[in-house]
Amino acid sequence: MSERLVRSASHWGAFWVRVKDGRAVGVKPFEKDEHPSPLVQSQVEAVYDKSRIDRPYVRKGFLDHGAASDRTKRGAEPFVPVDWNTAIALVSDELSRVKTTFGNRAIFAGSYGWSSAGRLHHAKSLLARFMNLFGGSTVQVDTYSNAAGSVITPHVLGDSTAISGPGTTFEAIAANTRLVVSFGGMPLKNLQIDSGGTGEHSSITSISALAGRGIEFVNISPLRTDHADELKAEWLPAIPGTDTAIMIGLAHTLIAEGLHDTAFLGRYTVGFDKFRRYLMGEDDGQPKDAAWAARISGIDAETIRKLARRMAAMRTFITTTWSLQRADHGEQPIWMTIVLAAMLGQIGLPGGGFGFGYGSMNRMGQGRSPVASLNRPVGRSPINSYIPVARISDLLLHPGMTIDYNGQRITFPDIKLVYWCGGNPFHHHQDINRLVQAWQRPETVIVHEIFWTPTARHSDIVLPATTTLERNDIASSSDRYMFAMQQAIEPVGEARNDFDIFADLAGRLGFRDEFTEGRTEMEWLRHLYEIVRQQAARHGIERPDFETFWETGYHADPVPKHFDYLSAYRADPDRKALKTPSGRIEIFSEKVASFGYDDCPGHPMWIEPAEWLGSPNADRKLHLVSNQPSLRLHGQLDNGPASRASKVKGREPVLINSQDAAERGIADGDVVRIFNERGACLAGAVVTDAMSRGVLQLQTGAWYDPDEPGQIGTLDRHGNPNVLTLDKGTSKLAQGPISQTTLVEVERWTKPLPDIRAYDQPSVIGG
Ligand SMILES: Nc1nc2c(c(=O)[nH]1)N[C@H]1C(S)=C(S)[C@@H](COP(=O)(O)OP(=O)(O)OC[C@H]3O[C@@H](n4cnc5c(=O)[nH]c(N)nc54)[C@H](O)[C@@H]3O)O[C@H]1N2
Ligand SMILES: Nc1nc2c(c(=O)[nH]1)N[C@H]1C(S)=C(S)[C@@H](COP(=O)(O)OP(=O)(O)OC[C@H]3O[C@@H](n4cnc5c(=O)[nH]c(N)nc54)[C@H](O)[C@@H]3O)O[C@H]1N2
Ligand SMILES: [Mo]
Repeated sequence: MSERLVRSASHWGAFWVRVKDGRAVGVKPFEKDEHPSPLVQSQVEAVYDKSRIDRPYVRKGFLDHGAASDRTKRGAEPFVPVDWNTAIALVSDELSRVKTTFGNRAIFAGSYGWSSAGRLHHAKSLLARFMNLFGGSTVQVDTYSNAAGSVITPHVLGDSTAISGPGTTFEAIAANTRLVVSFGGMPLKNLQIDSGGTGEHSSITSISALAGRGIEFVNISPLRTDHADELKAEWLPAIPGTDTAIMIGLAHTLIAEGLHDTAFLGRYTVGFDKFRRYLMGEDDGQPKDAAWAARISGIDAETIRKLARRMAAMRTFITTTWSLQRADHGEQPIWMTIVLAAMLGQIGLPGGGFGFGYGSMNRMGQGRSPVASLNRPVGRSPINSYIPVARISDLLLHPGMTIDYNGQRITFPDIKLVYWCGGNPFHHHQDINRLVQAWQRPETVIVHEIFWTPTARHSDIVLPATTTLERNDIASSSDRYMFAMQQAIEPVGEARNDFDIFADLAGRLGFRDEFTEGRTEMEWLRHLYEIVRQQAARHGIERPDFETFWETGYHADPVPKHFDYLSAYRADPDRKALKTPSGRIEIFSEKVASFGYDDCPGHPMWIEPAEWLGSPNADRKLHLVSNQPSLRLHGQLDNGPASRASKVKGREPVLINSQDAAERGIADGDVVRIFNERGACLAGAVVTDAMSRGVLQLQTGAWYDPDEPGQIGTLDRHGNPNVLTLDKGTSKLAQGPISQTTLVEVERWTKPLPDIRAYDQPSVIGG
């Protein structure tokens, strides 16, 4: 049979699948994409990887003893294969039992995770829809990506669009900005990605287009490579976690030298006087000047002062990556970025002001279509039971405990059943050893997965899901494209679409018709497409009919090239007042102050993180940066060829500064053990000068590979940084994850190297 090409798309870009004799044999990138990601190749190869789950499985102890099983055996005991009818009966009976005995709040189906790009088969949304019809469940709010940012910005700016976009476009920056100061850099690696699918990787093109225009760039980051070489940025390797202090030192210099814009502050902001008292040290006797900031951040005082003068002298755009707020007191760098920009008075001017997430995802800095992306409706939960996204271990470990969150008090329910579909907590959550312990508390854990991820291995019932190549779907994100995702191959093994699995479960539980609304896969796609097509028409945007769209394979909306965030507010602050209590940018928030949180007071402030290089007990410790991986998406495609080829002796590479390495007798290519009081993992040393002194960089996403599965504190053979990270909330305000706040030690590994088993099938018996 001859080869055919089928359209598809992913979080890392659109592509064609080459299909021969019913098998996906290769890829061809989307014809309009100037910077296709190597991940599309990985995706197609991973479809047939031996880590695929071929049929439903049940943990042996659970099959024998059900809810009375020994839960400490999760992750350690063999699995028994079962047929689909048995699996569906088992899952629906468990759901009914827990609902009847303990109520819906005892079911945790937050299921945080990225799933795949297609919106119809979006796994997490399907679970939400199913659970809402089943009577609801306890869920998660906010995201691991930017919890602190999206909780603090509504208090300061009235909404969270500064975090999610649309932001000032790269075109506006190219045309107007003279100085770009980037906290956390603008790493190109992250621009491969946009959730829901991306088209042209236009931000990579846009960033290249900023070169050679006489724009000055400053890269404040522990990693030199966080900024594109061609932009020739000045690199300020600050001590990780100290950016707020640097911003405050810059702010102090502006006041000390009379460079702040009092007219802007007076007309567009409230509360500057209170912040000024803090800045000048009027209450604590400590002026927060450049010398003070230098002692904290390691960037010398004169460099800070000069930078403040340059920022005041020319059109300046401040960017802060999301990573800065994935740290203890992560609300502060976000709030302080806004305050610093307000003091410069350029917010809303062409190419001036601030933005978040430039270099975090492809979407930021791109013109945005006014039409919302296509999404499957999930309905509403009949119960109101939720946790801040990253409080999962706390929830499972401490039923009945009450925590603060954004002015509210939340009491944890007693969770009996955990249901995960489209996410990987053993990838994303901090302090995996604590999670292993927490995970042993619920009676039942049900997971739908494509691959034997560590989360699938730590469950009781595993249902095998299809990949996007095995079903029809539509990719739709906040970039201007929509893509048809046409089924390329038949399901691998006995894998089924999550949609069909939930439809069968709903059938056994008596609400199939409500769940499916009587529509097939293609009928749903047509239906959802028609809804967004009509929305587009209301915005004066013409989109083709479904047949034409499906045939052509994609559609792109026209989007504005020049957009300046808050320009409308600047033009008319009364008629376009912000949705804050004052209608203005809140440098001091009465509301936040009224919560009385010691760890998030009424104005931005430097508050020492729980762990950092400046703390008295840092000793010989190093700061661990666990940032986003360049050759995969989180844990996704760690089993693909691009990620696997990057490993050092099979371990995840860890970047270490050459002097730090020499002091510890570590050479390039050595396997090392990274450890702290929470855990330990192996990794492969990459010795470099592009890394600050005192900092290690271990990207996220190596599949957790416990030496003794199920054992708390066991060595991770592979290099998952989350065995080391700290599981604490950013503050009582957002309770966001703080993966970047982590100190570790490192030593050369001299013992025999254990095998990597993360991509193997788990042990299976019977069936
Ligand atoms: N230390 C540290 N930890 C971090 C971060 C960090 O910077 N440092 N970053 C955090 C951030 S920002 C994020 S967003 C999270 C990401 O954390 P996750 O979103 O949980 O990570 P993914 O690996 O994308 O997990 C998605 C899972 O869904 C599965 N999947 C894909 N498609 C389907 C499908 O159609 N059906 C089913 N059933 N399953 C499917 C994939 O196989 C994969 O295992 O990690 C967080 N964790
Ligand atoms: N290739 C790829 N791209 C991705 C993802 C992926 O998994 N793979 N994930 C996507 C997701 S879900 C998200 S949320 C975004 C996240 O986007 P970000 O949070 O912006 O991404 P990171 O790579 O974690 O961090 C960016 C850089 O910040 C620097 N940094 C870390 N700590 C500090 C600090 O204390 N101070 C300063 N100044 N800099 C610091 C690190 O050197 C790091 O390279 O990325 C998205 N893009
Ligand atoms: Mo994220």
